[in-house]
Amino acid sequence: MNRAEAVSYLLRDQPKDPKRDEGVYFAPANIALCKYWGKRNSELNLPYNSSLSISLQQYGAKTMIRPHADRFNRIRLNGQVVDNETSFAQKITAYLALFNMCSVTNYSVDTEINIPVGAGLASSACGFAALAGALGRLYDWELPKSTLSILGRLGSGSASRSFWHGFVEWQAGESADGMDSFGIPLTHLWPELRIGLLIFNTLAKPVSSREAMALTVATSPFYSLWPAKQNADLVRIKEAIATHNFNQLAETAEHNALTMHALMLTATPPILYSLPETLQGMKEVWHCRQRGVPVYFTQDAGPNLKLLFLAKDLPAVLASFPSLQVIAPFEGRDVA
Ligand code: 2P0
Repeated sequence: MNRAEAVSYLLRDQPKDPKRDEGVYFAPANIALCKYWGKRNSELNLPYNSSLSISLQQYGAKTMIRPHADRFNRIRLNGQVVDNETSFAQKITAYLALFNMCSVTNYSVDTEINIPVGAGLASSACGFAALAGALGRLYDWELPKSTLSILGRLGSGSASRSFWHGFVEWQAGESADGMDSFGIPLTHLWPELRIGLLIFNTLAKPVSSREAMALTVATSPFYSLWPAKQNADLVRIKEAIATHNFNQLAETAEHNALTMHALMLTATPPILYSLPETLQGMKEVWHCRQRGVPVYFTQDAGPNLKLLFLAKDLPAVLASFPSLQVIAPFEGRDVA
């Protein structure tokens, strides 16, 4: 099954004509505590392993989509028209082409993303989730969120986790067509949890996650160790969430991220997303811990760090990281 066949199958009983003038959808960005790194099927973005994330509350993508009476799509990001030749526009155009069983041939897509794009801050996750959700609203599809999650995954793997707030597990699934590979929200709330964005660089990354994953799987002699490590970490993280054991959660998440980056360093050619500032930031986190402040980090496919800590430690964490952008992922929520 290819991506277009998967979309046709999922939309087989759904309206193919727009039911309103526009569709609007917001999807939060998400940060993986237990990472997705390696595809068993790169056409369908099917992972080898399940992963687990925390959504970033009000940070994410809001997309409005409308039929566009022209020969091309018109794509705007944060109010600016994006040249159709850019890889950003081409990815969106290729994704929209998967929906060619629908009556609209071209769209106007307006996306507002309030986190840096392409810098390892999960912009493609929330971007594709918002796009799939906005299409669903335009056509009035009556789809369970698990199906929307599959549609998002076909744009970008981590988008499967961006349809909910709070903790979300992306269950890897086993079937070849990926119909059992989608996000599932965890019901646990953890109001004291804080995420701090430590942003060093917002430039687009030199190597895409897709390329980096493929290179790691194909060339790192240590990749074979990853699935067992990942499965064990997932169990520890879920247990930590269920029991509100912060140190277990954050220690496991930090080690999971460091292992993922260690695998990348052992690829040929090596992949290094960190900058000198990233390493300085890691050392500062470790110094904080030596001084008794329970703060940990995670790092994605970019140089920026995301700190994990509890609300009670905010003053101590800010003293070491004054520029930190702090997110309370559960603020104002009683359900995910
Ligand atoms: C994650 N990352 O679990 C991992 C950790 C980055 C590091 O998923 O090729 O944009 O579109 O499926 O989802 C980023 O990769 O990759 C990612 P594709 P995606 O969040």
